[in-house]
Amino acid sequence: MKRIVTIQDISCVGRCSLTVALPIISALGIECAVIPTAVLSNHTAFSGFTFCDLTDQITPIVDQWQREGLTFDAVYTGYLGSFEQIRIVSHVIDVLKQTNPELRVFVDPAMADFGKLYTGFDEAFAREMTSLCKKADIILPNLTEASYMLDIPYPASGCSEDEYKTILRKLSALGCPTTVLTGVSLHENRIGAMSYDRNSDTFALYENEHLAAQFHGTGDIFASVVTGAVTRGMTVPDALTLAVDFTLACIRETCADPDHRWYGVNFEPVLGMLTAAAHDLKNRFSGECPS
Ligand code: PXL
Repeated sequence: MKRIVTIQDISCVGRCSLTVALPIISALGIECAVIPTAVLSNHTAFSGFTFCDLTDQITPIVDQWQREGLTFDAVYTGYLGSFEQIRIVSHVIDVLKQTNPELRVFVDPAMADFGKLYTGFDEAFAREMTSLCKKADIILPNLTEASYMLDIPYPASGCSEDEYKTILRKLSALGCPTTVLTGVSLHENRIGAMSYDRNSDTFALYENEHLAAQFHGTGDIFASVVTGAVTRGMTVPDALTLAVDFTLACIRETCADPDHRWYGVNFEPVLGMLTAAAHDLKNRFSGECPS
């Protein structure tokens, strides 16, 4: 069984970061280890929040794992709260690579959405995040994060295909071989993601229905699905398709719930999509007949 370690905060209420990464990666049939970087009462889009910083726990946890001889197939980083955390996590990646040179590194530079940085972040933090992206095999920014990292204006009314491709190439020039951009919309009422593979110089686009509703946490859901699916052996274009379809299913489910909460999406009722995909992958790679 594959094992991923995900490094991000735990927002106790909010359906984001660890509270979505854990169930999604587990549903994809992968052991999910965690390094919580901070404990928040709720995510930062609420009117207030408590914040218990766990920066000083990161290195001792990894050192102990080294003593136990634990190795990981992939590391997946999400929301990080400070420059220091970016630097420590960057070092953790080096350490984990020593024990598994095949380690795949997924970086979601979770720090902004809908044209704005999240509470507590500034342009300097966005620049620092590019240093972590250099270490990644796959980065997964949304259009807002891409704009901040590249220091270009946020294209609020979208882009042409060539403009998206230029953004992807520039992101790739940060030093990462595979780049996935979310929030890509090339056709009316459609939205999805586009990827760029630097080695083959190829792009892949997948869009599905664009529902008008906007919810928090969908970037974390998307990144968790891509990370899990690629770790299970899916190609990046196939993983994009699964992640876009799953994220849309979560949004549909949320919109259909008259009592839905504002702060995140109802991903729980559609987790079966991921267990089915994981089952399918198992059959594909083991040569067994589907039961
Ligand atoms: O969903 C990204 C995210 C993760 N963690 C925390 C957040 C946010 C977005 O606001 O505040 C603490």
